[in-house]
Amino acid sequence: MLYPQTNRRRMIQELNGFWELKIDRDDSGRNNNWKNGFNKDAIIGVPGSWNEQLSEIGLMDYVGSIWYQRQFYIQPQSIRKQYVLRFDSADFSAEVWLNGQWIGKHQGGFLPFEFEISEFVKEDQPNRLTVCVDNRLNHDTIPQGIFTDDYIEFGKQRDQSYPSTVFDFMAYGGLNRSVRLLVLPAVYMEKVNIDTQIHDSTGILYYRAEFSDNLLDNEIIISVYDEETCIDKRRVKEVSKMLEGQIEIKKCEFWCPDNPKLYSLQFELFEGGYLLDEYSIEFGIREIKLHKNKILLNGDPIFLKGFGKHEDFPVLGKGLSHPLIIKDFELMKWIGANSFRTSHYPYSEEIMQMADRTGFLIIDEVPAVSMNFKYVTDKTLQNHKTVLTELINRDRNHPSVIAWSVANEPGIWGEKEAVSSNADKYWKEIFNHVKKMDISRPITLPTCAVWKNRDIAYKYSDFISVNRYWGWYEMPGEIEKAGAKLKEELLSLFKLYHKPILLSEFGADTVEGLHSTYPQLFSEEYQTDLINEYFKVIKSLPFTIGEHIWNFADFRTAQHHRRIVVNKKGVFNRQREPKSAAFMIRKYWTKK
Ligand code: GCB
Repeated sequence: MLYPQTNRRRMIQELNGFWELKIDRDDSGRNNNWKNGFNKDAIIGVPGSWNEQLSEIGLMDYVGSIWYQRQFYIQPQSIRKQYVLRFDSADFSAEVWLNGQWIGKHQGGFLPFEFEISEFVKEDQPNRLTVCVDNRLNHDTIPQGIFTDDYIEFGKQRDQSYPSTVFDFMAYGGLNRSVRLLVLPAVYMEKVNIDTQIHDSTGILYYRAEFSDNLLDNEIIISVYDEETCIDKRRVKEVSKMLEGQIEIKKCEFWCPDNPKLYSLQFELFEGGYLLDEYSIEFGIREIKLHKNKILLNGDPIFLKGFGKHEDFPVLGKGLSHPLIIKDFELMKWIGANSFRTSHYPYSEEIMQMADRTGFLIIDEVPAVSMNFKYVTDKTLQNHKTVLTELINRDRNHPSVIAWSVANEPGIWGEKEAVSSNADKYWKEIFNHVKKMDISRPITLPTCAVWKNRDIAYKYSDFISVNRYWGWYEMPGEIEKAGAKLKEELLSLFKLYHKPILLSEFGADTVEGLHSTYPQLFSEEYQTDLINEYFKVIKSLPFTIGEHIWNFADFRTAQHHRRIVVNKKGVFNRQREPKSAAFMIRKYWTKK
């Protein structure tokens, strides 16, 4: 699936804006044929989560299905077109009707899906688009859902949040990213995969393109541009449904954080001399390798400085906002970061593009967060593989993506099944699945502290990622002891596994404005000193490859006595104002 673009042969009709909404508390929408139209309960802005926009009508903590509808027109076309409806995400599942006809459904949030709707769409008449979005999760879905009985079974009633989630962020529902109608040529390019390698000063680009149908009497022109200058042009004739090739760029500028050089690759598809379709994609040439306990980018070691983040902002919830994307990248540059993890789900395609352009390195994660292996089923495994497939297909062309993260903190419930032979088989299959799709990037899996050095993730990860909260959840108030414990643990992990280690989470909840002369949890000084202590330990261990602070900014969670509306481990607050720690971090990360 390609990111939408407009050009000589492609058009986009935005379907963002105000939609009508109806809450389906008793799941009666289907029986009542809401697909044919309904009387609205409210109007909602798309993209955006329903929770904070419509908390006044009871949607803050709503879990269930909600129907959306709107109308659109299409202009009559003089030549045949294909119409594709694209949802950049729907959290966590969606079912779609057009003019009352069932179009399809998609399970899983945070990833795009498309439907070809040419046979259902009407020219010159109103088209009614109806979407039922459902944010319920269960044991088979990714992420998994959790129920009151599960807490009881584990004797963890005090851990129950409202609404119940296994993860520590708000399960924002809705059409959180763009909805668009793509007007495409009768036969169009459907997919492009790009892989790159470097050889001395030459960059090698491998491409593989696929088309929606067989091409007849065709010629394809493939061009590489450096800014406005065409640096390579070639023609291929009589292509069927797929085209592969390789292009060498001499004296190539390799993509890296200091010089995020992007070239573009353009395909022009001619049939009988007529331009049928064109598509142009930005790419960066770079190579990632693990070597002697270092991550090498284009042969040079890099150290990851950055954050675990969230897509989260007041009112928008997880809704896409271009200004917010800009702000977050500006703040990350300001503080001297060079990387982040898309904790705990795929971020918008616009964020990925911005990382390519600004030179940020991304660990790209699927929403398999806090899995409880007691409840894992074959369906969970299938769904897990599906989200990995969808993520890799979506993001593999981004130079910014340097690693895949296949989950976050499985086994956090302490369930013995998390370290069983079944779990071992599960992870083996997951890691193999990713390796089969992409051998060019390392794979990792951030772990919690529960399983100590027995966590299965260590065996399969190419580099180890550890989320550790010594000095917060364990050893609160004892910063030096926490540092010593961290050091001891990292040394023992390295001794056992001989793999480089990323500190993928560490931090402290911090209330801005709360100060203390002694190590006091929640104070700005405590966050600063604890992060500083971790920095010292990480620096002293040559096998560490990076430090990702938890979190970039405060973010909303489900209701729980442990959280005052938000998780306050942000270095910036939810409005993106810096806490004191930000200034210490900036000094440390920007020091030459
Ligand atoms: C973690 C989780 C993250 C939480 C964080 C915390 O280990 O990976 O999702 O938000 O701890 O603050 O407790």
